[in-house]
Amino acid sequence: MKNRREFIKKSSLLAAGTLGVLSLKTKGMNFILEENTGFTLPKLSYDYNALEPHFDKLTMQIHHSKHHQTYVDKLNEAVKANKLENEPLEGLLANVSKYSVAVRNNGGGHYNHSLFWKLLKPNGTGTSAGELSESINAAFGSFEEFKIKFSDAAKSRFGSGWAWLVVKDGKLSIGSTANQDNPLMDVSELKGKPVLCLDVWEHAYYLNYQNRRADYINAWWNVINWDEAEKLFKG
Ligand code: MN3
Repeated sequence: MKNRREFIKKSSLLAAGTLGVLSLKTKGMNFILEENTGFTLPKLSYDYNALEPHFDKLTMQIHHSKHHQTYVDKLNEAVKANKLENEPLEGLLANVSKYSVAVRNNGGGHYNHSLFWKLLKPNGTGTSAGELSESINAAFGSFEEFKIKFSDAAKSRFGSGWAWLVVKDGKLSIGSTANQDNPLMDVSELKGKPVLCLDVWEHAYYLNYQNRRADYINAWWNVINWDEAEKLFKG
C-alpha cells in the first residue's frame, strides 16, 4: 500500500513536471529560445563591401565576423559563469559595476558594435534632417560646429574607445568612453541614451587607414544612417 501511494505520488510529480515544462514552452516560446541561444551576432543589413570606399570590405568583415563575434562568445561565457543568463543586456550594463570585468568589456562590446552597425548605411547623406537636425543646431550652433566637436571627441580619446552623441532629458551632448564602456553603464561619466556612436579602436580602421584615425573619422561622416539616429533620438 505504501509502495502504491509512493508510486502515485511520484507519477503525479512527474506529470506535474512535464505539464510545467509544456505550459512554459507554449506560453513563452520566445523566452525559451532566447534563454537557450544566448546573445547572438546581429546580421548586417548591407554587404561587407557596401560602405566602400569609406570603410573597406576586409575591415568590415573582420570587424563584424571576428571582433564582434568574439565579444558575443565571451559575453555568453561570462553571463553563464555568473548565472546572469536571463538578464537583458541593458540591465547588465545599467548595473555593470556589480559584475565581472568580462561582463563589462564583452557586454559593452556587444552592445556598442550592434548599435554601430545599425547606424551605418551605404551612400549616407552626410548631414542630418528632421527633428534631430534642429536639436543639433540648437545645441551646437550649426551642423558644421557639431561635426567639429564630435570629430574632436573621437580624435582625442586616448587609446581605444568610442565617441558618442547622447540625449538626456531632451538635451544633446557629445563625449567619449574608454575601451568598451558606454553611456548606459553606471560606471560611465558620460550618461544618456545613445544617438550616434563611433568606434575608434584601431581594429576599426588600421587595415585601410593605418595610424590615420582622423581620416577614418572624416570617412565615417559619409556612411552615417541618419534615419536610424533620428529614430534613436525620438525613441
Ligand atoms: Mn570595434
